[in-house]
Amino acid sequence: MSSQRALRVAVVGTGKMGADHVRRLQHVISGARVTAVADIDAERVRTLADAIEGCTAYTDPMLAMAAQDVDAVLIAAPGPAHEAALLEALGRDLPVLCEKPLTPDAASALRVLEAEQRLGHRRIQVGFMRRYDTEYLQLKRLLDGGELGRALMLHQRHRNPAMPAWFTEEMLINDSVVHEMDVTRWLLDQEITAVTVHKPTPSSQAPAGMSDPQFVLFETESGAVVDVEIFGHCGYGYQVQAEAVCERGTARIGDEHGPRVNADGRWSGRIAPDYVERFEDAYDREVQAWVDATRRGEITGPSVWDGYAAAAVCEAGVRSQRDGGRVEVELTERPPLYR
Ligand code: ISE
Repeated sequence: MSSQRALRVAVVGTGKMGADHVRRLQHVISGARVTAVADIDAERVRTLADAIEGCTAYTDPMLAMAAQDVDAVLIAAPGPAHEAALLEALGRDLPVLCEKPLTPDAASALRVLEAEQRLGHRRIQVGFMRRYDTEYLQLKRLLDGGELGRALMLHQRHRNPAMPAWFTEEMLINDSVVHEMDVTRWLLDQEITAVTVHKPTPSSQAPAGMSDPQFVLFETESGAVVDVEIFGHCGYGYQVQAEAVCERGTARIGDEHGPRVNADGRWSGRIAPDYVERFEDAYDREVQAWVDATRRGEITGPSVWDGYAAAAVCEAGVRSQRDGGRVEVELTERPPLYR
């Protein structure tokens, strides 16, 4: 599709992220408008559609994707609903931006990978938005530029103030550390080969039955070692940090966002309350890039291969989390479509 006309987007799933993407598509970025919204919550979806001219509410995402006035789909439903929606979109040859994770496990991600290959061209971009964050982009450029030499280690911290009541221990890996899996593969430009999860004595703030925080180790193809602290209930704010330790120097991001204030004999700053605020710019750039590329008839950004590879690392991580010890990542061969 190559068009001067605004891209007409169906948003599937209108919870926290989906509703934020509707707002972004309608009011923040250019070149798109929301013509369909779909959610099993009929009231929520009707309220959203009523506020947008020319937008229809659906409780069945398949009907939204079949609508005449839909050119592309943004999937922000919970992970278990992704596979069916992605296969439907591929069947209709619709361009897709799919929130992470691509699907909740490697087998279903592989089925999506195979379906896109049968189609013969890329249609899906996966919503690993950190690749669009200014600081992550600076770190990527620094590592690619080579002046620091080869990256030997990455230290990463991923802290959330609290998780919703339905959040499970597995989701610390599948839903949270999946970002560091993608960031590691992208920054170091190689696959993760093994995962080991360590569990310190849980915080007294951790929900019953959830070991929180956890310490996750990745090994990579070139022999780099990467650690990730995942803390789901740190209590004080949302913080994501990454430090690359290279042969000739180190580089660190995520320490401060916004002014450091000196007053009353002390310095202070603000910590974002959640990822919607911390990564607001990254989401804006991601969705704008997707809309622009789609209008040019292109698909750019993280691919189904990236989503599948992250799902395979998640699977190894969840096994290590459950059974302990080091678990190797099992990956199929990378198909030519994604090389
Ligand atoms: C959430 O789903 C996200 O994607 C956030 O970026 C992440 O920080 C959080 O831990 C996840 O639950």
